[in-house]
Amino acid sequence: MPSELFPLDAPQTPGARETLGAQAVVLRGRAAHHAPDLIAAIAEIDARAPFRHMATPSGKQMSVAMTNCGARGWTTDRRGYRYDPTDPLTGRTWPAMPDLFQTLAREAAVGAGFPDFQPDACLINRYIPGARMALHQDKDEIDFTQPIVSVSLGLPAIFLWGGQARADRPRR
Ligand SMILES: O=C(O)CCC(=O)C(=O)O
Repeated sequence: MPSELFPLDAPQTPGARETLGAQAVVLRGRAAHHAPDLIAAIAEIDARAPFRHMATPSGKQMSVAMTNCGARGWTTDRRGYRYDPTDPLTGRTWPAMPDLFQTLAREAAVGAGFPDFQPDACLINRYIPGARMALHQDKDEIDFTQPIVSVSLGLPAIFLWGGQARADRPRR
């Protein structure tokens, strides 16, 4: 565990609303009671657009397995990071975004102060123990006024929250 990181000191109680930054909040436990339905929907998406380990533009295979649903999916390969309406693995459009995903995302966005969110893309990341994703900024999106809603299920995991500058110490 890198020693320069320090713990988020907010309480980690279900239902808690923790502010991370100017436009960022954690809604703890918000999706928990939907977990079985979310997992079942993900299994259906996996059947049509299988989880795969994508390659970064530098050719490194990601340890996280990914798939997508919605009108566009985030993808990466030697050609770069991008959103694509077509799954490069199957040549088909990505599976439709389930209503539950859309409802959860919209409700979470409202809870975080974004009343008009219409999600059109959903990246699904599957981590097994040992898989990781480095601290990064999401900047392949067209409209930065729109929120990113992230739902996390399963084993406890460590999330890093960086600052506006690369030199800022991340919180964990
Ligand atoms: O899987 C997560 O919760 C983090 C995902 C993420 O940062 C990303 O896909 O860009």
